[in-house]
Amino acid sequence: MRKGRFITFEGGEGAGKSTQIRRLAAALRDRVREVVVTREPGGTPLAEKLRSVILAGKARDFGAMGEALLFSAARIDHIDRVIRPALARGAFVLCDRFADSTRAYQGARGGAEDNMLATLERVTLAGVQPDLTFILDIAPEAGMARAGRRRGQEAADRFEAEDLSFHAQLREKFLEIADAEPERCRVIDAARAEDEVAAALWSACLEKWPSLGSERKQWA
Ligand code: Z5A
Repeated sequence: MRKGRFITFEGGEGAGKSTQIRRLAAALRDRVREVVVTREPGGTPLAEKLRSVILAGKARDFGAMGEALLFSAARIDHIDRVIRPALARGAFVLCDRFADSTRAYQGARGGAEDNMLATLERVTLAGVQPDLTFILDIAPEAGMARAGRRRGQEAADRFEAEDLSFHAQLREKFLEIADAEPERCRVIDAARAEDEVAAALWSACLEKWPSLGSERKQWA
C-alpha cells in the first residue's frame, strides 16, 4: 500500500534541480520520518550502469525511441527497487528527473512520437505517479551557462552537447506538460537567487500538504 509522497524535479540543464533537492530534503528531514533522495537515470546499480552508457552517447544510434526504451528500463528497476518500497514505507521520495524528462528530451525535435511515449510511460510507471512535480524554468542560455561554469574543463555529455535550439524546445515541452497537468505540476522561476527558489518550493509543499507546517514530526 502506498503511504508516502513522491516529488519529482524537472527542467533544463543547469536549472538548479540538484541544488534545490538538497535544500528541500534538509527542510523535510526536520518534519518527516524518512526522506529518500534519488535521481534518474540512475538510483540503482543497474540503472546507474545504463546511465553511464546513455550519457556517454553510446546509445545515440538507437534513435530517440531506442533511448526512451533504455531510460524506461532503468526507470522500471528504479521504481521496483527504490521508489515503490520507499513509498510503501511512508517516505517522502525526491527524485531528480523522472518520466517528464523522457517526454521532453526524447520527444523534442520530432524525436519519438508523443503517443508512443505515452504508452511506454504507462507501462513503465505501472501506476507510480508523482504527487507533485516542480518544473524549474530558466532560459536555456542562462541554464547552459550555469552548467558550463560548473563543468569547467570536463567534456559535455550526450545531452549537454545539443545546441541551443534543442534546449529551447525542451523548455517549451516542459511548459506544455505543466499546462496539461496543472494539478501535479508547479512551474518555478529558477532564474532567481537560490534562497528565493527554495522558498517558492517550500511554500508549494505547504500548499499541497499544509500539515508540514506543524512542529510535530509526521508521516510516520
Ligand atoms: N534524460 C533524458 O534524456 N531522458 C530521461 O528520461 C531522463 C534524463 C531521466 C541527465 O543529466 C541527462 O539525461 C539530462 C536529461 C537526460 N541531460 N542533460 N543535460 P544529469 O543528471 O547529469 O544533468 P541534469 O539533470 O541536466 O542536471 P544539471 O545540469 O546537473 O543541472 P541541475 O541539477 O538542474 O543544476 P545544479 O547542479 O543544481 O546547478 C547547476 C549549477 O548552477 C551549479 O554550479 C549550482 O551551484 C548553480 N546554481 C544552482 N542554482 C542556482 C541559482 N539559483 N542561482 C545561481 N546559480 C545556481
